[in-house]
Amino acid sequence: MPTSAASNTQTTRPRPSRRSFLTWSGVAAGAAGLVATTDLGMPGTGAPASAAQVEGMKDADSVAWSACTVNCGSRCPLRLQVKDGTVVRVLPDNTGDDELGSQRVRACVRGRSIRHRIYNPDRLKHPLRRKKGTKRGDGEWEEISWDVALSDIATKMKDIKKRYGNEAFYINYGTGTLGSTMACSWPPDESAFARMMNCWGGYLDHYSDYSSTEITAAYPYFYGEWTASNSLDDAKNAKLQVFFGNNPLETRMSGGGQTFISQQTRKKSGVRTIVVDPRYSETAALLADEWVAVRPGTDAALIAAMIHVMLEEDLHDQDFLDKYCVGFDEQHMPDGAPANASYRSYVEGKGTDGVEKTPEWAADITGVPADQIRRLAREIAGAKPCAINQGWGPQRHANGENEARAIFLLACVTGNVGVSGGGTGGREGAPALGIASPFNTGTKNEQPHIISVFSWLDAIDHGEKMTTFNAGVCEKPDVGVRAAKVPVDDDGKPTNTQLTAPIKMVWQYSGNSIVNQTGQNNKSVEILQDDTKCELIVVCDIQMTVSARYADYVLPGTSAAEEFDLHPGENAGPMAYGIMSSQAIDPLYECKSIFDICGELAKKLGVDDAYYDGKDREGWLRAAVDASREEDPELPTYDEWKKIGMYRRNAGSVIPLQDFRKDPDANPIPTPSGKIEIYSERLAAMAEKWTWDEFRPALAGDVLTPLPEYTETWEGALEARRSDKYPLQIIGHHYRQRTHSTYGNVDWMKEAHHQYIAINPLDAEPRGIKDGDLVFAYNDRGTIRMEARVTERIVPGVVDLPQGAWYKPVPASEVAPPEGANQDLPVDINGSVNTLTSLHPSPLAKGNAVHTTTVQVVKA
Ligand SMILES: Nc1nc2c(c(=O)[nH]1)N[C@H]1C(S)=C(S)[C@@H](COP(=O)(O)OP(=O)(O)OC[C@H]3O[C@@H](n4cnc5c(=O)[nH]c(N)nc54)[C@H](O)[C@@H]3O)O[C@H]1N2
Ligand SMILES: Nc1nc2c(c(=O)[nH]1)N[C@H]1C(S)=C(S)[C@@H](COP(=O)(O)OP(=O)(O)OC[C@H]3O[C@@H](n4cnc5c(=O)[nH]c(N)nc54)[C@H](O)[C@@H]3O)O[C@H]1N2
Ligand code: SF4
Ligand SMILES: [Mo]
Repeated sequence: MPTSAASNTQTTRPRPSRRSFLTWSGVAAGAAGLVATTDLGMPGTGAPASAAQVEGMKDADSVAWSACTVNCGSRCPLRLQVKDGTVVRVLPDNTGDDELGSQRVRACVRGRSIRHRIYNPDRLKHPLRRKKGTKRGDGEWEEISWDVALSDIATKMKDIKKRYGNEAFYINYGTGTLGSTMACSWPPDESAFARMMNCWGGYLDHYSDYSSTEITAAYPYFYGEWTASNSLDDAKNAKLQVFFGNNPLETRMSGGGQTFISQQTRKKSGVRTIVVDPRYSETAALLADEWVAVRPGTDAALIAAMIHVMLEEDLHDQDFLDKYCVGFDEQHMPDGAPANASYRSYVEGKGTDGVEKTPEWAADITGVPADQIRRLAREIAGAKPCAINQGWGPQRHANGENEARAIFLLACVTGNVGVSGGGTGGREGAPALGIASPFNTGTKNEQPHIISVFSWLDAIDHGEKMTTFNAGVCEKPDVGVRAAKVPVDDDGKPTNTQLTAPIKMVWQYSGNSIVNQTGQNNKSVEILQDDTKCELIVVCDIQMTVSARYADYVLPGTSAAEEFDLHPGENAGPMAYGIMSSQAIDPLYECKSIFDICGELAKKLGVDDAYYDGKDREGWLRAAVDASREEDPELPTYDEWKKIGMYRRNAGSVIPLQDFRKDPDANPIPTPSGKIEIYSERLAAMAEKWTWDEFRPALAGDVLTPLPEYTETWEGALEARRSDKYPLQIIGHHYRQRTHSTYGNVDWMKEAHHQYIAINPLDAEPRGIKDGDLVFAYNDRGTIRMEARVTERIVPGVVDLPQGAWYKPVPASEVAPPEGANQDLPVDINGSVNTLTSLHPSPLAKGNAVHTTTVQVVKA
């Protein structure tokens, strides 16, 4: 039964009057006075809000449970007050309390500004078709009816299918609407469009995601499968917690999320906290006792040196390594491994590179002083237990797979796996409700191949040449699509498989990954502007996004306020929760729900019966709740959930691998050896087969190594310091202003947290750059112009341009880029970091390594 309840007083949904329609158009400009109150008692807002303010607008017609559905890793309930058919106030969760395990999930400043996203000047109003004779991106559109749009699209789809088969259809990554019937394309097989495609012969699927692609690929070769670290509340049992590139105070911002949990846990238990990050992040500043200022992409070197110290001083947990792991020392190697291939040999300089991994060696690579490395090694080894975790910053790098494995390794060498107060070195876990997806049942994708989430532009360019060995093409596993399943022969050795066709149609719903969120914007545009390659691009969104600009057809979707759905909450451990939203307002303009859009398209393709399977949208939602309740009978029924809106329960802490720790023989992990594989024989076998080709020649660090060793990579820390041309590393962290690009066009958010490029005074001064100056950052792939923030919060040699800003190219002739910059490329004056990043994939995951990039910065 529900552990919390709130009344849903939604009554009617009156149609918008002429007056309220006018109010909407004025929202962006004139609404600041309307919702400027907050009940959060936020610092700087003066006295706590009055009771009247807490209750919102007094004479509203109704209030509906809704949600901020974006993929920030939280998902917050919102109560939308409606008057005359218009959302007038956005109120936060008013259920629960301030205790861990029953905490309120209070929306962050983005969710609280959602009205400005619903009623945004960029809001799509009608279906659009790219004008004949114009190029993708020219911005010339004709308004067409829904019937014409969907008939056109269906006709083109049938033609593509006839010529290339179903493997030519691709659903692009997009994470803007985490819900059930309005689910985005992540996971890819759970969206309405995926269901429709399944009914019509299937599509080319993708594995992994842009969030965690390298760590997802690394896991099977270390722990056998995705293995979270202990939940952050469990750090109350730790003597020390160490965050590697994990910034929950910015990436888990909801009032119920990891920001709250980590702060409460720290406050109550006083657990000492170390943050390893190239930036003095919000988490380093507000949670940590110590900041370890590491250069991007070098954590594996830092860890090798710490383990060197532990071995020298006998501080490591030899018993744990002997009992639970293979590959740490020469006495515990798999049969087929060569001599001196253990991790200990690597650290002691007895491996193939012959280099001893001393703190001095690592200091030169990481920028962390050798003395600090020694002190950290002693402290981390001596604190029992120690909670070691990582965010996804360290792995979103060239050979980020090895970075991720190295952090797992540190947890093993210190014996902290599977115990309370410890951790696996993965990202923190959190309990979640098992909310079933309605659309992943009853149909099957018949297409056998699956590509990396990041390979789709290559598959447009030369898909028919892509294989397992040169591009990570895999077989679609029967269940689960997150990690690639490399095909193997009868002896378990990797074999090759090949795509049959290039991608000819790309569907993008609720994502801005056509151009903006993928990488190398200018190159993406070049590939997509050749419409003999990808013949059909359809974007369904609520805003005229950057991606929509490069589409052939743009379909106006509904926002969460215009839909009803079930939204899984995330990352509020020990609490798990879910939100049943109600439709607050009628769809604006001609906007349609994704369920209806795909249903109407299914009809044009002759598969509507299979698509609907006798159910309307509410029917599917009821089915989702029924299926979830079969697994978890304590969940509320559909009707109960609809009444309460927000459902939560204390589900306890997450401590993975406890059974394995207690009895590894009875509870082996799913690696071939059943143990933790510090040395992976499978990676050794794959390394022999992995080829790169003329499309993607191998660069430095493009290697699969059986050990989680440090690899010097393309555009890495060492290359940057040797380069006169591009001497600065650049990263694009996940920023408060936006969730990726979402909210990036909201006036309040731009004002609260404006875009900048951060640079250390040591780098700024010789360039004559002062705080607030306009600067150019450029490399061979592009140029951006942005305001500099000169700050010691970023390590020397590194700059930070928060990711997700909307790519805004203007001709170089208009802004006079510096001499060294490529004069043939436009200049992005909005500072999308993907104007500078590369499409070159990581070696195992074939994933986005977008935090690995080098640039030059000069004053504008
Ligand atoms: N350089 C660099 N690039 C990165 C990253 C990085 O760290 N650095 N991070 C990567 C990561 S982790 C991710 S997850 C991806 C994210 O990539 P995307 O998922 O493509 O990112 P968003 O910009 O959030 O796009 C979500 C879209 O959903 C739309 N949307 C929001 N709400 C609604 C709604 O209610 N209805 C409908 N129909 N649409 C809605 C928004 O308008 C927006 O266009 O970006 C990746 N790109
Ligand atoms: N406000 C906000 N919250 C978000 C999002 C957002 O866009 N905005 N996006 C959401 C999504 S989809 C995701 S996947 C998550 C992303 O979560 P993460 O991937 O964890 O976020 P990042 O900001 O990319 O990286 C986390 C930290 O790692 C640091 N870092 C970068 N490279 C390295 C490195 O080589 N070593 C070390 N030690 N640290 C490094 C960065 O400076 C940053 O502080 O955030 C989610 N939450
Ligand atoms: S952006 Fe995330 S934390 Fe903020 S309101 Fe939306 S779901 Fe909640
Ligand atoms: Mo993500």
